[in-house]
Amino acid sequence: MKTGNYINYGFSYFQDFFNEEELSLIEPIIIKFHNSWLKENQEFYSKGAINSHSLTSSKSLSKQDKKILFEFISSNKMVNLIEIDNPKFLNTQLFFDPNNLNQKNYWHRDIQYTGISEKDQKEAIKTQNVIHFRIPFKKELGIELIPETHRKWDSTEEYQVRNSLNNKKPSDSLKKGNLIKLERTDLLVFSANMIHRGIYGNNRLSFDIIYCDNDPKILKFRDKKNLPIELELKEFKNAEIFG
Ligand SMILES: O=C(O)CCC(=O)C(=O)O
Repeated sequence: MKTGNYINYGFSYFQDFFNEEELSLIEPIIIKFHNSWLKENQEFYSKGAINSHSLTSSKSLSKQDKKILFEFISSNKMVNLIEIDNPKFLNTQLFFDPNNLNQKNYWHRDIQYTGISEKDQKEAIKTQNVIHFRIPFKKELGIELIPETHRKWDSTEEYQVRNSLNNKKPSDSLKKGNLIKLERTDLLVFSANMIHRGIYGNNRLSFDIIYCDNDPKILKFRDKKNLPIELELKEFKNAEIFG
């Protein structure tokens, strides 16, 4: 198993982290959600969507399906890897290929979409942790990221690419880009705040669990419907992540 270092670099890669038994427990639930999402979001998908979210509040999943997802999300295997104090569960996402495979990907920081000023983004990334745990069900071309940018603001080139300035495009290559290819059974932990992009292809399907700091400024984005409200919290091992 190869581990990176989230604290210093903003990502950790765990090769062959899951076994088939663990994956096959959640995979049918993920596929059930995805098929139903595709049916309900045909137009959104045809216009370029590359992800869906909020699996744990979905009407297409049963209480039992959600219990299995919550057990996975709060398992020791996951929670012991979160390198921050008192982590909280924020949400889930699925990443898939765009309908049009010529669609370009885009470098970004998730924080740029939260509506806070750039001055506040610069300040927030110095301490804030919003962490994706990416679980690919298929071999995928991977995630490309710029190490250390979970704490460091953009270089001029990175800033111009990310913001389409000076004739640059968000899909242009970046010098410090570090591509992490992923296989089924791997896990990639990475900061949502760092500069990153997904590489489309191979009909990818990745389940991302997002954890974050116990910080009201982040938790205001948490939709309570995604928490195990219909289930007894005491049934889960690390139930405090849902608190
Ligand atoms: O996989 C992708 O397309 C992008 C991933 C991403 O932006 C994210 O997980 O925040």
